[in-house]
Amino acid sequence: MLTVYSDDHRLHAAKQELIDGTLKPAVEKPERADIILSRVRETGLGDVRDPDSFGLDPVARVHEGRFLTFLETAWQQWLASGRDYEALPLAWPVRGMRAIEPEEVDGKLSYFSFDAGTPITAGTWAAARASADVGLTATRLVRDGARSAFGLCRPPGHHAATDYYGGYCFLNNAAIAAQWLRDQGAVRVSILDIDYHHGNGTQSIFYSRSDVQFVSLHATPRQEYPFFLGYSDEIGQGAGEGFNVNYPFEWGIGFDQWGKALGDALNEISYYGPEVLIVSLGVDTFEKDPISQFKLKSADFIEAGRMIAGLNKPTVFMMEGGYAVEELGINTVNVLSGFEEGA
Ligand code: Q9C
Ligand code: ZN
Repeated sequence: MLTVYSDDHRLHAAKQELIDGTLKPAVEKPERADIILSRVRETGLGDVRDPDSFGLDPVARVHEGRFLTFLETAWQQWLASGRDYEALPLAWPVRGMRAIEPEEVDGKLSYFSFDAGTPITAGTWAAARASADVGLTATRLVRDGARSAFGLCRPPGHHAATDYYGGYCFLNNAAIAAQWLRDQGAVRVSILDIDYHHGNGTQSIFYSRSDVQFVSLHATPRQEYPFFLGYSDEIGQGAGEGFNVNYPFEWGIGFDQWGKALGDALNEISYYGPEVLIVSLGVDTFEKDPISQFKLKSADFIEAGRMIAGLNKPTVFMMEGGYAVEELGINTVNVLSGFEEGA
């Protein structure tokens, strides 16, 4: 399996993030991609190549123009307003308030985000664009006939929606790739999201559509971030009804329950019959993940990969979360090599 990787992920390196009510060293950091890449090389998974540039057109098919303009200019505006440290929002338009885009950068940061845990830095926009190109390049390899490919995306994407960022995500790499496949003529695309957190951005982007199926296993929003989406009664709406499938789980589950749900999820995808499968690959379901509460073991990720291969679909893996840096390379590549064994 080829891996697509860009060094430009390094341009997004927040010193701190707001977590547990305090500023702490960022868990979503460049070392994450470094350790995955070295494990890819060490295991001989396959060659590593640079992404091609797809420009902004495929990105603009998913995200709103004013959101992209904001992301592109946010750091400049933040600097111009007298700050030289990382930018975070502070207030949101909740129930009964007016969702009107403010003029000042602090207001815009809030307007275009949904949490205060996702810093914007000088290089965030460049890194996010490179990450989308990584995903698109991996997707094109599969469109052109590869059985599978791995987009080592960083920053991740699945929490970002058409017009807001959050959850360490700015551009929704998986959604951009799915839309690109549709624009290239694929009739049906499935996105299987196995990150610990619900892929609220991806769900909301395709919620009213039948041409991209979204299937997600995640911690229940009753207990876990992103808190306000990911319940099992979210089945899609209008033309999209029946094409959104959520498997929320309580804190503490292990592979027994998770693997069973993965089997179910794969049956749903098989029944849908996509031409291509995109896997939003987060390994923050790992027992030692510092911000998560599932109990998957390193060996379980091999089995997950085998099971996904059993679907027998052209498959693009795109990196999402996973923060136990020491084991992150092992767990991620376990899914990929499990897939190769099962394919
Ligand atoms: N107490 C991804 O995995 N905050 N994003 C968590 C934990 C945000 C995770 C707080 C977690 C975002 C791509
Ligand atoms: Zn996650």
